[in-house]
Amino acid sequence: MGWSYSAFFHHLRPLSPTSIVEAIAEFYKNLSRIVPLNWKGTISGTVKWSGPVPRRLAVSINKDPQICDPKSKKTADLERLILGPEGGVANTIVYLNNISAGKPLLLPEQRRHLDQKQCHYIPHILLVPQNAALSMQSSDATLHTVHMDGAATFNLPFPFVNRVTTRTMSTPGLVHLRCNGGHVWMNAEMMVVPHPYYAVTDESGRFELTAVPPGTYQIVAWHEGWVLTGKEKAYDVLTERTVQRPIFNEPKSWEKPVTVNASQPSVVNFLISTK
Ligand SMILES: [Cu+2]
Repeated sequence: MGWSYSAFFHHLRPLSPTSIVEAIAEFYKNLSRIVPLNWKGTISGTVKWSGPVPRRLAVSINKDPQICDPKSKKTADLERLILGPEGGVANTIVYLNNISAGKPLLLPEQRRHLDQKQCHYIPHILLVPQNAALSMQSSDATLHTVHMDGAATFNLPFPFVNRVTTRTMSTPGLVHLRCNGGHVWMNAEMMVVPHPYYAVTDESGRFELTAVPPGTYQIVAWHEGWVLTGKEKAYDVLTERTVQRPIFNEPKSWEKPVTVNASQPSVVNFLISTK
């Protein structure tokens, strides 16, 4: 069922005889909005980088090298800005800003399953429907502790390999994930979203939004901060020592209008840079 049902039933609450008639009229008026019709509207495009390419951020792997650094690279990439060969920007969240009806709130499963593997979060960008569960596990035989803050606050230790922990994400918004097990380079960002018109760009910067009802919308490209702005003190729950964890600049977003109709797909390309 469509996710505007609750908005519709809200209209039904005052039940005087005239309002029943009005509610029935309203029902038929809204029928096209609340029944998940086979909407043909799609928006696709790319997010590409322009200008000088910033240096990739890395920090030295100073804990559990046998697990966190099996290839002896000595440093861990912080994965805050990932550019493909043709300047495509991966890990950008592209979404519609002002949409109030449409398909059911379903999104690809893989972005609500977090693995902690060789002391990295996989995937780096999580996208979870509001009131859906995030499932988390660790593939590493060391103690990771997922520390979340933002629209959700949890502190979840993972002392056992492959044991799944789930938490329901009830509030839409951004959640930062960091490891309180002393692996200061581990970082991921999660967006908890109230509607289904969100996508994450792939390695070539591509995205696609499908089954969009006809209309004009604001489309937004959102990217986490990729500049190191300092360090913060964090606690290593295992060694009980204070460690220094990198902090980043604020996320940035870019916005454009887009018109969607059923007869032809809409294309939106973003060119982003340090601004
Ligand atoms: Cu960890």
